[in-house]
Amino acid sequence: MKFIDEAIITVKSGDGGRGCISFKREKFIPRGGPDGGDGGKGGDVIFRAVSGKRTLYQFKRQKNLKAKNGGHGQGKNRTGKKGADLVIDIPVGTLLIDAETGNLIKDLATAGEKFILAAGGRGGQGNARFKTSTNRAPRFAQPGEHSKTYSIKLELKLLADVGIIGLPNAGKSTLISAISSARPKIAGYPFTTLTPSLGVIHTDWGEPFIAADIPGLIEGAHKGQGLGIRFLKHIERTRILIHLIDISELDPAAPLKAYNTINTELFLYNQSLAGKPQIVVLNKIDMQSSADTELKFKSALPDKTIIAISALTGKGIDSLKSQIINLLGIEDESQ
Ligand SMILES: Nc1nc2c(ncn2[C@@H]2O[C@H](COP(=O)(O)OP(=O)(O)OP(=O)(O)O)[C@@H](O)[C@H]2O)c(=O)[nH]1
Ligand SMILES: [Mg+2]
Repeated sequence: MKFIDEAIITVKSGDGGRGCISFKREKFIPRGGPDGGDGGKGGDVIFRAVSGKRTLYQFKRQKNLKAKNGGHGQGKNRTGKKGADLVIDIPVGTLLIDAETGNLIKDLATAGEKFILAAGGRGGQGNARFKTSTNRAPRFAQPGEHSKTYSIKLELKLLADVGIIGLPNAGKSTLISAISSARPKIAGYPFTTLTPSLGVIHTDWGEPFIAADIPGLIEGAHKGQGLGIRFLKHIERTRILIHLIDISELDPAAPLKAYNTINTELFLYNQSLAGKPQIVVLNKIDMQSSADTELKFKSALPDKTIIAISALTGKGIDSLKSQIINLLGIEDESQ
């Protein structure tokens, strides 16, 4: 299951400022020595891995990025200002690849990690630096070093933030189809989904998030029953789980049983999986039989936040989305 986000951008470090040619001009000192300052260093291009970003979508628009040039040196030995660095925040796990050769430059694998891709040009030395016993009045200074331009391919293997789990036939694939552009097969029999599929879910503001539709889990999954452990392993990396439950079944006790079965499997496989934040979602509320069952389920778990939806008609999906956004802590960037 590969799902790769990519973008190609051009980045440029800052030019070094040029060195200055200047001589002291003071009253009563007719021939002052050289006092031209050095140019400032150009800004570096720095990539920084941050945990708040999940996709590369911002780089679909921002394709040319540049650090600031260094200031030129000035008289009275004043050094030019250093050019501001360009710090580019990218999601943790982004690969930096040379777009021309295809070579991997760097894998930014941990949050907070920084990598200087291109150093800014050095500032040129001012003429004050070139004063010697034989040349007391040098009339030259160095130019600043030129910056460099790189074409970089950013590549990110998307990891799901949200895992959608539940018994076979609960409607997991229907749900991911309703909220993303993923189109897994949907059918009214168990084990329709054999491999997970990922969908990117765009919000009206801020970062999109990624959900994975996981094949149905059954009792004994932790020991390899059904499609088993492979997929439990996959959801270990997600941040939250949507626990989807079919409430259209005729037996009103079935949803609670389903809920307990899945949670037991999570726990038996790995306790940390059982401790992951879970949004309990009752699906198929469009069905006649569901109303009583929904009440029954809710009263059995009075302390839980339970959301009722119809993945088929879309009812309740907006409030599910905002609940997910809240839990993931996605910030509103629209203001
Ligand atoms: N009435 C109704 N039917 C639904 C709803 N959501 C899903 N279904 C139906 O339930 C059946 C199973 O849906 P899927 O999305 O394939 O279920 P799944 O959980 O992905 O199943 P597996 O991949 O086998 O684990 C299909 O016939 C869907 O059309 C809903 O909200 N209302
Ligand atoms: Mg499915």
